Formats: sequence, C-alpha cells, structure tokens
Amino acid sequence: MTGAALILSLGLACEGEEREDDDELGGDLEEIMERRGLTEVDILAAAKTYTPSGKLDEYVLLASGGHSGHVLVIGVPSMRILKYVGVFSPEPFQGYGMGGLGDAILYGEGKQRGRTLTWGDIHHPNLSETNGDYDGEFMFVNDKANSRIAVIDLEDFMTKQIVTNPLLASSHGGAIVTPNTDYVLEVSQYATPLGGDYAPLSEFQTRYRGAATFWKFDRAKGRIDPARSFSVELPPYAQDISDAGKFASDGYVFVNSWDTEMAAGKLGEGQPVLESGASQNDMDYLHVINFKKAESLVAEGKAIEINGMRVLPLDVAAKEHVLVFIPEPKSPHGCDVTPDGTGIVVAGKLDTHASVFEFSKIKDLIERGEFASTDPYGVSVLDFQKALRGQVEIGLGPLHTTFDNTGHAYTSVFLDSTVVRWNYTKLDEPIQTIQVQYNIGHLIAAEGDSAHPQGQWLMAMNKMSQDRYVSTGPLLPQNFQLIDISGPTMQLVADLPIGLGEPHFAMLIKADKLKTLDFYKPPGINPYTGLRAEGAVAPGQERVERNGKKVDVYMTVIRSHFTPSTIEVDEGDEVTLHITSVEQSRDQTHGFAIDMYNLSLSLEPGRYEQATFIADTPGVFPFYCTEFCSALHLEMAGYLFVRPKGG
Ligand code: K7E
Ligand code: CUA
Repeated sequence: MTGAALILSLGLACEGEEREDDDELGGDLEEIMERRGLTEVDILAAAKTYTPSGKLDEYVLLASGGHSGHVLVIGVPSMRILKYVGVFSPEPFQGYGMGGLGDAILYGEGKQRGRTLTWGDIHHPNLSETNGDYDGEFMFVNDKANSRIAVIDLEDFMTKQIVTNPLLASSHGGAIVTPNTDYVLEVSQYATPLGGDYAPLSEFQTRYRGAATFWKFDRAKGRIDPARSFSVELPPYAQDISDAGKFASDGYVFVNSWDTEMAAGKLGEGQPVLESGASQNDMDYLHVINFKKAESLVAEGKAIEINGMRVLPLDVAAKEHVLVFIPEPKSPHGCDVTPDGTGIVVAGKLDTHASVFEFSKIKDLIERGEFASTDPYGVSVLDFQKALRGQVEIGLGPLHTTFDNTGHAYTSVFLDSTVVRWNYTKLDEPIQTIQVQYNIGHLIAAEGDSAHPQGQWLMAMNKMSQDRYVSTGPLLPQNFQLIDISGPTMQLVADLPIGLGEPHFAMLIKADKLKTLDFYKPPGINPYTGLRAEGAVAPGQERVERNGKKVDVYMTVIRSHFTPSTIEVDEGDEVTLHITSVEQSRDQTHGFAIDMYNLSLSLEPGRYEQATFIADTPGVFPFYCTEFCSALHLEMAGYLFVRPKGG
C-alpha cells in the first residue's frame, strides 16, 4: 500500500480535497514508517493525538507536580505542556514567591507553625464542582508533607490562598471537594498528637490521633474560611485517600485507613517494622463520616477547640454515628465513589480485588443500628458482607479507580502495570486489560470523578519509566500515558515524560469549561485580590516619593520602557516598587528583574506588582525586562543607583 493509500484507508484525507503528491508533502509515508519502524497502529495513535500547530486541545489535564510543589497544566490529546503553576514552591516565571505580592501567600499564609516553607508535596488536585460536575472555577491541592491546602483560581491559574492545618503533621486524603464545593476535605495520614503536642510512642493509642478537616469554601470570595471550618477526630489508624459522596450519598465522605493494627505505635519495641506490622490484619477500616451531622453537632457546641480549630471529639463522633467503620480488605489505597453516588470502590494494595460497597446498604445498617462490633475507641463497625455490593478480581496491587460515561470503571494495578476496565454495576469478569509502562499509580478519565464522566480519554500516571526515554542519569522521569477509551478496545496512544517529582493524581476537564482572563483590566489589578491596587498609577502619574528613609517608586511598564527608568536612593533606604503594567493587549507580558535582590516579577498585561527591599548594598544595579516582549526588548531596562553612606 502506498503512503497516500494508507492515509485514505485511515480516513485522514478529506473528501473532495485534492491529494498532493508525496513529494510535495515532503516525503513518502510508507518510506517514513519503514525508516522509523512505525506500524499502522502507531500511525492511528498519532492521528488521534497529533494536534497541528494552531489547533487547540479539547481537554486540559491539571496534574499534581508532587514534591516539586507545582501543578502541571497539560493539553489533551496533544500532551503539550501549557503551564507550571507555583503553589507551594516559588515559581519565577509567574513571579510567585520571588519578592512580589505572592510572597504574602507562600511565605505568609503558607507558614506552618511559624516556619517558612519553600516546598510542598502535592498529591490530589480537585476541581470545584456544582451539583457534582466540574464548573471550571477553582482547583484545590493538598500538601501531604506539611498538611496544607491551596486554592488556585482558574481565571488566571494562580495560587490565591494557602491554609495550614493546625491539628495535623501530615495529610493525604485531600483536597477532596463536596458536590457543591461547600467543603474541601483534608484527612490526616501519619498519626501524631493533635495540634503539635509531644507524646512518647508508648502513648500512641491514647494520645496519637488522626482527623478529617472540613475546610469551608466561600465561593463568593473564592477563598477558604478557616473560622467556619471544623474537624472530626479519628483514631490513629493511618487514614488514606478519601472521596465525597454525591446524590444519595451526599453529606458523607469515605476515608480509607491502613494501620488499624496501630503498628506505628510499636515502632520502638522491636516489633515488626511499619510495613509488615500494618499488614497483619486481613481487614482495615473504611471510615464513613456523616459530615452533615458533624456540622450540626459542631454548631450545637459539641466541639472542642484546638489551635483555633473546632474539633468534634472521637467519643462524640462514635456515639452519634458521625463516624462508622466498614471492614475493607487489607491495606487499601484507592477509595472512589461511583458517578451516581451509589457505590464506593475500594482497592487494596495487598488484595487482588476491587470491592464495591453499596451506600444504600450502609445507610440502612446504620439507621437500623445493625452493627457487627465496636472498635477499641467505641466506633461501631458494620458487617463487611452486609455492606458489600460485590467484588471483582482485578489483579496484583489494584490502587485507584476512575469512571467513564458507559458504566465502566477503570482500576490502576500497580504490580501488574495495567489498567483494567470492568463494569461497576454488573461486577462480572473484567472486560479488558491494557499494559502500561510501568507501575501505575493514579489514573483519571475525562471528568472521571464527576457526576458526568465524559469517557474518551484516560490518563495513566505511571511511577516508573525505566526504558521509555533517553537516559538522564539515575533520576528518571515518571511516565504519563494517554489511553483512548472511546471504543470497545482501549488503545495506548501517547507518552509524556514528567521530569518533576512525583505526580500523583490529576483532573481532566473539558477545555471549554475554563473561562480564563485574557488580561487584567483596567490596568493596575492586584491578581491576589482581583481589585485595582492602591499603588497603581496611570501613564503620567509615575513618580518617586521620599519619606525619611522610605522611598516609594510608582512605575508603569509598556513596550518597551519602564517609567521611571532610573531610581536613586541612599544606602539603607527601604525601597518599595509599585509597578503597573498599562498594557491592555493579550500576551504582552513584561517582567522585572534586578541584579542581586532575588527579585523576579511577572507583569502580565494590566497586572500590578509590588516589592519592598532594603537597599543595603551601595552600587549600580541594572534592572531589566525578563520577557522578550518586542524588538526593543533588550532596551527595556534601567538602573537603580544606591549612593554609599556619607558618599
Ligand atoms: Cu500517590 Cu493518591 Cu498520594 Cu495513590 S497517592 S498513587
Ligand atoms: Cu518588556 Cu521585554
């Protein structure tokens, strides 16, 4: 078959369009395929994902950047990287945490117990929802290492808030949203005494605790309101991933745990190490939390206060059945509510099944008071079989589950390196298994954890890439793999190495749901407040004001100059730059950098930035624009003169 015939057979040529000669196309397809060792399946995969220059992606992947502290924004199906969003780490391109207004978030709000942090470990991005569907307005991410939650505004893909958990020393089961984004959930991982207290390991069972924090989200303000947030105290069971109910199960959240053995409490006693000690029991406990009930009990004054956070005590949560347990196969990891809200899929790392719990059964058992036992903390435990819809044999090391629009569940299988497609209602034999490279962690289908998954695409987020890429030394990238799930047979169609560590979960949203700003208007908007800044100036109003040792510089930027472009101060002066971009056209971004002051500001059209520093070193300091903004970009520069004392 000739290359042109192959194109026709693949349905690539448009009807009625003149076919050009292979030569005019710059080569013979068949010859290229042979030379590069490509099969027809490869060509089909390329045709499904190749996105010609100027064509836009249909979906956007918002992926955790793990311990890089960033979020990755990736176009799907092209797998083109669109942006790195600085969240828990400084990001010089966005001018975040680099001397400007973003410092107040990263180094101010972001302080945990008084400490400045310059990184975080992002695991689970979640999008804001309206009635269980993504609305494209906000994203929330958790920091496992330092128990924090960040709010990212999707108008400009910038981090607008960090809240720090005053109870926990690590958190994993976040940032999960409830169906109308009333709450953003953050759940502990490694148990510690709540609030940062000291207690020896011998007091593990009595003093160490977990907690589920319900951060109240104020949609109108676009911010979490810590004063209206509350927590539920949990036993020290090493809580894990969580998910929020929807529809019938709205008002509940579900949280895994993997150390009901409390093996962590025996770490100092020559007992089994944590990984074997925490795997001794056949069952751990799925936590069922009725947060609507918790909310009313807290409102009735049943909470105690720890570090300013209202906490519903464990004994109250147990007695009122705010917290109920269901046994779940040993050391589970994934916990995913089905799109219709009727089932909860749990997969255990050390169990070959996916177990589906039936919410209506759980609710009936709780309402009837039909419990199988009680745990040492007085929490009622349901009977495993009575709460179960059923189980499906998935493979070795099943982890997470996502969903499509045709009743399929897709479970990642870590040890087997597979994605398994199965039916979460019928629970019959798995339908298809596809190999991925290698050791998949999370996976996400298009809008797969919303009430209305889209099907079509699934991203496998693999922990290891091994032989997939040209070697870059011992530290290898992780491997994102795009799978076409639109047909009866899943097809792996594209790879993307991720050279930042280590992505966990992601969201895959229809691109047209995102309503981003073209630029800030009117000029002088502080992106962190959305309001025109007090220090913003219009052209003609630029000036330098001196007040004793304080110097305020009111500056504008527009192609291709800073006004003023020379600033004279005395050694020891406190200098505040108030910089207004007066550009009002798309993509006319400037930057501001200055020698030695560790300062990098991004000045998108209309953006206001502000930076304060002590001019403590005499000398001549060039400042310049960091974006190649025009033909006269190199000329977009100026000088700061710091006159020596007594000079
Ligand atoms: Cu990596 Cu969700 Cu933290 Cu599983 S988690 S993989
Ligand atoms: Cu402005 Cu370069």
